Amino acid sequence: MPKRYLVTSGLPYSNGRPHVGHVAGALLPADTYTRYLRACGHDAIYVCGSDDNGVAIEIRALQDGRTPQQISTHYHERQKEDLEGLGICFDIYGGTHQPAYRERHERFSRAFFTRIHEKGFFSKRKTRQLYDPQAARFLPDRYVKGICHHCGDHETNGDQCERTGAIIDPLLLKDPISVITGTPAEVRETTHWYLRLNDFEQPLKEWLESKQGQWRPSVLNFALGQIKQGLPERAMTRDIEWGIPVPLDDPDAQGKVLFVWFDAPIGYVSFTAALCAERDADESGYERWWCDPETQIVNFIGEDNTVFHTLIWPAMCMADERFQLASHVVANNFVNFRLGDDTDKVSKSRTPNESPVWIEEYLKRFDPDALRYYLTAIAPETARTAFDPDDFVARINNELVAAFGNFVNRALTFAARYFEGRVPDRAGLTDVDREQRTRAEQAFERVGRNIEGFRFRAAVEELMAFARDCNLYFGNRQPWATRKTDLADCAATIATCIDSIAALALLCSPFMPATTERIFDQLNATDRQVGWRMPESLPSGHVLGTPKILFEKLEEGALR
Ligand code: B3M
Repeated sequence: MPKRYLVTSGLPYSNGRPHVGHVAGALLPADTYTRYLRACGHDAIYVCGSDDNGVAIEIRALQDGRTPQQISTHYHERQKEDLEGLGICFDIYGGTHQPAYRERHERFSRAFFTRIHEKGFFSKRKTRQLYDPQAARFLPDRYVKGICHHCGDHETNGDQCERTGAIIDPLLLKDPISVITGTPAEVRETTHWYLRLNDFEQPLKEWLESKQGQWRPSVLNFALGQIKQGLPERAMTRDIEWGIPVPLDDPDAQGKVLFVWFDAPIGYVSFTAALCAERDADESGYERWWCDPETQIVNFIGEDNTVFHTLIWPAMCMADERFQLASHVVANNFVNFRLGDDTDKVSKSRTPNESPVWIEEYLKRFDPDALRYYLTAIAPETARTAFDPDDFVARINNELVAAFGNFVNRALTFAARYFEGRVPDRAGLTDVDREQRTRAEQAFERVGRNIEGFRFRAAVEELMAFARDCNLYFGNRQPWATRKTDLADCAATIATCIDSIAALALLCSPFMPATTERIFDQLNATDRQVGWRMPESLPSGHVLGTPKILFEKLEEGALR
């Protein structure tokens, strides 16, 4: 039965170029999943966009001597271009502070805040906060750094422990330093609006417990563990200039904006409304996606966003009572960058500008599908993994080139050379050929089952296992020999290979959509619909396209 799905991936901050880590953790698996859902005939949309408000953008603007608007628009455009270059199939890529989306996003965010406020879920409190006297400003979130008060032994930002993702109370940070001036921070008084997360501990617990056996244990253990410790109230307003002004007629709200993590997840909703407005000239269509329990909402996120997607945003939705909670929150770990014996985070300061770990750089020289394949093959589903340029070359050459591409090329070249570039006759089909067809049907089932279980690594392993079996089939059937001894047998073999190639085109479509198109070209396929089952055979006599190398072999060290 076709279902309706709304797929999201964490909204990238528009303060830098995307790198392989951003893509591997959330953007790519969300794309793979959406493509698969569509292939299965479901009604699926993929909603994403840039997270433009808040401290991260302001800090980048300060560092670069530009305005936050300039920074966020610059990176929003570049991100969109890079991600589309990788074949990420957003239905919409909005931006919380981009001219085309800002008015709607602010309207939705203000309404959300006001509703929760009216229902009494905020506590207005005077509070003490870190302050930089030299810069004459408060230091919320990443404006301050210090030693983590949970672990006690490493430096972290003022919002979240960089190691465990736990929420930081900046006042408990040891040796807090202003990121703006590098001077020690002091404590001053200010007023903020706190969401009473503790009011939602029980319903959050019940909701999360209902996901046992479906979600990754690491996600549930983390979220349930936080509830066990007790959820502290969280300030949903900030003393900064860049963001959405607090929508309260209260002198204490003057000059304050909404916390970026309050408005960012509302971006999922406001971008959906923007999509409905674009497509049907009716923004209220978003309710079909957000308020109708027939829609499944699936959030793909990086590990550090878990607290927001499993506790804070769901609590906001519970307080607001209009929007559905996610059916699934899929959190991935980080992908680091390995060079030689060193493994490090990808970062602006540590990673060379022209390194292919930056998507923009990669796309200048290499095939987008090869990166999609590699990042899925090393997907950080249960632990952090590393992007290793040498391993990349080895896997592309050994897997995509030597197994997948080789089979497609061998069979199509054979058809071109000995069957006038046409699909040969199937009259001589044997049980072995029928078994090969059954093997292809099984591949659809196995790859699909793994994608549905959010095991993307296992899914590409199944895809490659099928490609290897195709090579084995070709080798065992020896068409180069039967061509001389039993032409009907040879024809049936090549026709079966062509069926397998058509199957591979569909099976690889969630992971490598450009490859699907390249195979369709080489098959000269008239029906280019991407479905999720063994396709109808191309008729005997069908004129095939020109065989071409499917994946380029990479030189050793090509990505270093
Ligand atoms: N902007 C991504 C990050 O923490 C953050 C995601 C928002 S999703 C609503 O890098």
